[in-house]
Amino acid sequence: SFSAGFINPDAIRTLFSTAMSEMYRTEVPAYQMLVELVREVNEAVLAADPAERHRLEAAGGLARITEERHGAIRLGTAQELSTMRRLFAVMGMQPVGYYDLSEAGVPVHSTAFRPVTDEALGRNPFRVFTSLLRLDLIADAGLRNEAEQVLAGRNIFTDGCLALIEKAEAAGGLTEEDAARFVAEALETFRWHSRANVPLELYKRLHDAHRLIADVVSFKGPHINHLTPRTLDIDAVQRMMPEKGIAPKAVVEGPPTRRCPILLRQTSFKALSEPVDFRDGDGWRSGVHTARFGEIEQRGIALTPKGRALYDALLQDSRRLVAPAADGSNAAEYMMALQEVFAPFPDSWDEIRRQQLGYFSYSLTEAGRRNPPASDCDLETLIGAGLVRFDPVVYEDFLPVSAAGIFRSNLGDDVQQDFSASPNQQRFEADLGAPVRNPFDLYAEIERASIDACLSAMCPVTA
Ligand code: OOG
Ligand code: NI
Repeated sequence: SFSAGFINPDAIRTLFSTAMSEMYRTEVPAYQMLVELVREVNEAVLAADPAERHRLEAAGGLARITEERHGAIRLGTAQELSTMRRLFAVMGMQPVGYYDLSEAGVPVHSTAFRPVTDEALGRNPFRVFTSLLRLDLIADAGLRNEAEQVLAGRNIFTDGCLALIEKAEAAGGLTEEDAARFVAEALETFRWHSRANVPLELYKRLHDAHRLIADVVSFKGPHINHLTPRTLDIDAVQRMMPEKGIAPKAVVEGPPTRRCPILLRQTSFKALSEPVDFRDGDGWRSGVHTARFGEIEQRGIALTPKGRALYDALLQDSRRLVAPAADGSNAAEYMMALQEVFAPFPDSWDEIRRQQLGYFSYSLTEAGRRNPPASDCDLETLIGAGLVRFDPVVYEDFLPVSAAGIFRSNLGDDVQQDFSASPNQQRFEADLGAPVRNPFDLYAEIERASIDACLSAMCPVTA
């Protein structure tokens, strides 16, 4: 909770997410087309399925869906990462999860900044996938040194933004007026810069080492590189993208199509080639840079460690059967293999719950609200009697294999670079200046709190 006179951090996050969306819409017009397509598809899904509409309404998840989006940025230094953590904290976002992408040939490790409580997620689940460049994975010491120097010389935050972060930390919040200024100042960090921070010659060498290094080091700030709306039917959006003149990546990342969606499915369109001016002596020279793209996602139930282990094993099995080719030539075979291999994963909410593969949120039914106190306070008995219902808890995080697929399809599928896997969560947390939260703990807590609330409403005087 926060003192009177301060605006709720959830409200700052909504202001920021809206401002970000407006900025990205003008920067990348194809984003606007995707948002419209997703809205169309979501409306059609809900019109065709009143039961799903009703379920989402009852679970309080309908209002958030059209407002829902995630973005991604890539940072260059520990200092930038720890300040970014403080910036996001002002709007109620905390680092959740550790993702090592080195195994997938991408020299970064990452976390997701997002709200963590059920209440805050229900208000606005805006998330930002945040990666830190790992120059330690770059073999060429000379180039590493040059990159470090360029990064050390930039300041990605405005003075106004830093002052307001400090003010919020010292006072425990921001007034409405300060919050509006904070949002405007913070937005500057995420803006696209069409003027590079390095000469073309250095850009080329960075680019040859890895396109991602060029993307992080060559600019004044960590431009937001995509903003992803949430759809209720990703297969429909994937099918309809070409009709709108947008070419999607060949395969949808994540689990196959199912009646009961699990975790996260994602698809994207390729990054745009955009004109950039590079320093050249005293003047400027024009070139291009490819970084910003569009992505859509469909979210399903958050899995327990047991469910996640099953997902990981099945995903690995399907990729062993058919490895999705970079050029998309075997996309249909891959999707078919995925569908077949995933058959053992139960596809009803009852069965997923019975086998404890996913997290559920429990609430009183209409009858439950009319009926307390119950004579038998066992949760399963209450469910059986129709007094308590359960709904899937939404997966709020990301998937490393999917993220690697998204990274790769945007870095150019031709460049396949290998680093040996070297997760280093300790180093990441030292750079971040805080530990990352464990996502499983957060889902378990949401489930537990929902059970407690049902039981204390139905059985007020349990000893
Ligand atoms: C982030 C890619 C990962 C997702 O949704 O998995 C990602 C990036 O390209 O910076 O956004
Ligand atoms: Ni993404």
